Amino acid sequence: MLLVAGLVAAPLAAPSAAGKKKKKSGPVVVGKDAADDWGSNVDPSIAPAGDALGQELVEASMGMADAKIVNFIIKLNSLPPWGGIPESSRYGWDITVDGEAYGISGAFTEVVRGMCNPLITDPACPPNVGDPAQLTDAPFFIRNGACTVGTGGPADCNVVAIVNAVFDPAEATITIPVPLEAIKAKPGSKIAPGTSFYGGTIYAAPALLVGFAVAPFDTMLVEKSFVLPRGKK
Ligand SMILES: [Ca+2]
Ligand SMILES: [Ca+2]
Repeated sequence: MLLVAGLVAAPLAAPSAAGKKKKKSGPVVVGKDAADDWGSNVDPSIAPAGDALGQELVEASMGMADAKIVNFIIKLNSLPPWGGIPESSRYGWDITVDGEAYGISGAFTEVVRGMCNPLITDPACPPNVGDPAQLTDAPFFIRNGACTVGTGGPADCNVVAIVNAVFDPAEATITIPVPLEAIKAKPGSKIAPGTSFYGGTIYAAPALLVGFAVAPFDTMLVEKSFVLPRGKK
C-alpha cells in the first residue's frame, strides 16, 4: 500500500514544480506587425527596401533584464549584417508609465542628434546629452515631458536618460535596456503603449527624415501593457 501511495504522489508533485518554472519566463510579446508593410504609407511596392534598412517592424516584446532594468525589444524582419547603418534609421517607442508619458527613441548611431537640437536637448542648446562616445554606440534617448504626442511645445521635453541598446543581426532584434529609475517605475507599475507622432506605438523611419510624414516608414501598434513583476528581486 505504501508503495502505491508513493507512485500516486509523484505525478501530482511534478506539475506544480513545472508551474513554478513557467513563471520565470522571458520577454512577453506585446505587439505584432506585418512583415511586408514598410513604406506602405507612401507606396506599397517599395516594402523590400525596408528589410535592407532594418526598418521592417514585425514584433515587440518586453521583459525584465534584472530587478532594475526593463528591456524593450523591437524585432525587425531583418537587420544589416553588422547591425545597422550609421545615422540612417531611427526607432521610437512611446509609452506611459502609470499614466506618465515617456518617449524612447534612438538608432545605431546618433552623432547628428548629439548636436544642438532643441527638440531633444535639455534644457536648450548647447546640448547636454551626455558622453559623445555614447552616441556612436546604439544610443537611445528616454524623454519625458512635452516631446510626446498631445502635449505642449518642445520646451519641456526632457532627456531623462541615454542608454545603449544592443543590435543583434542574427536575431534581427534591438534590445533597449531602460532603468526603472529613469521612468520612475517600480514593481507593480504599468507600462502602457503610448502614441508616436507617426501613429502606432513604435516606429522605424529614416533618421534624417524624422518629422516628415511623406517619408516611407513603418509603425507598429502595441496593444498590451506590461506590468512590472512584484515579488523578490
Ligand atoms: Ca512591418
Ligand atoms: Ca506596420
